[in-house]
Amino acid sequence: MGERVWFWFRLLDGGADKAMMIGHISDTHLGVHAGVEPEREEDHYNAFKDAIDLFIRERVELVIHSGDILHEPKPYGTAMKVLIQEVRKLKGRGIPFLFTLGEHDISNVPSTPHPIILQLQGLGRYIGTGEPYQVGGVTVIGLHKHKRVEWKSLIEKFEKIQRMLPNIGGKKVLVLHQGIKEAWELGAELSIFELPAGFDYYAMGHIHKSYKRNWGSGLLAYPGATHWVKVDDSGECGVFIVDLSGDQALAEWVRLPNVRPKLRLEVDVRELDEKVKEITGVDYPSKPCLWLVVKADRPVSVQSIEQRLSDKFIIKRLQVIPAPTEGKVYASEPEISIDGELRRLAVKAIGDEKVIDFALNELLPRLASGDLVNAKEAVWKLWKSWPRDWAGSDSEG
Ligand SMILES: [Mn+2]
Repeated sequence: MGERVWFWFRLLDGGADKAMMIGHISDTHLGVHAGVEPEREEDHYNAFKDAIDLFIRERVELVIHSGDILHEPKPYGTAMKVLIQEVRKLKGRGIPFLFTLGEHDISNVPSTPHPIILQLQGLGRYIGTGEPYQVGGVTVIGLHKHKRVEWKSLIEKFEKIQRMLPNIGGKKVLVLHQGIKEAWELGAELSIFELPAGFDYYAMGHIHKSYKRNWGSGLLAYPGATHWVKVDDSGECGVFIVDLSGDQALAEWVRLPNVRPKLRLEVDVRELDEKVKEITGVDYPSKPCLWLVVKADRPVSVQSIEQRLSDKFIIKRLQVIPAPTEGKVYASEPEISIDGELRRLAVKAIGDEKVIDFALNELLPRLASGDLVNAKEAVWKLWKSWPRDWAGSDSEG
């Protein structure tokens, strides 16, 4: 709150001509759940609309989208309709919309990514090429998502950007859709130390939780997704309002109001009744998604649990697992990572790391969540991309 007061003070203090307020949004994943869960598909459209309305209300002068605009590179029509409608609202108020692309926007099939339609329609500006783009007193440079295998090419582009920087005056913003390990170890391709230095604001995307830190004389920030996608994503979703008018960039994270609640619980069977009573007694703004694991030392009827919960929750997982039995465990084996071991064995058996990474990272999660539509789509995409992407060529997405 203090930061905002400071901003308005600066504005009143005669800095109005230099003020630059940016709306920073990322990972909207429009079209996720399409054809599978219409209600949840709508969640993502509503979150995007709420964010655009917020930006308009807050009178930002520029909106930057850091990628994963769409959930699928080959989207259904509604996702595109909502995207175009909302960006048109910005256009109507003279607010430029700059965007880069995430891995979800980029098809393995060499074709024009769907969000580029925004540029063709004069509604938005694609800034993922590494070329500087001037708007107001701000220079924005962006790159589209580079996969881990494209790391070398990404670093070369960083070096090129670094060489350009001394010739650029005014405020500078870098837009990337990459994970840095300082923010999130698991999905990271980079360290913060590898990023080009000297930007006032690093508008990051890819990580589905908000993260903000000072970096050099600038500020690096992930707003997180506008609506959570996976169970592990942060349930608190929002966008940044960034103020570039002072020496140091300020960013205020604003929570979006209409995010579906999610609950992930592990309950002992003896506490199940109490827990069910507790969670069904809460007044949720919308039907929460529920992942529930019941640890039991006796037979339990999954159907009876389901009956008690299905009115109030969208049950994503309901699993009964055996509770640990009495006794002592003498642990001497070194701990192994199940995921790592699974991958190691699979690579040993199949011999092709890319196929295994596809199976484990893309296919398995979709099959596990019963998302057959997208699982089929993924296989189809892999098959189509086979000669180009998987035969050793290092082509750009
Ligand atoms: Mn994403």
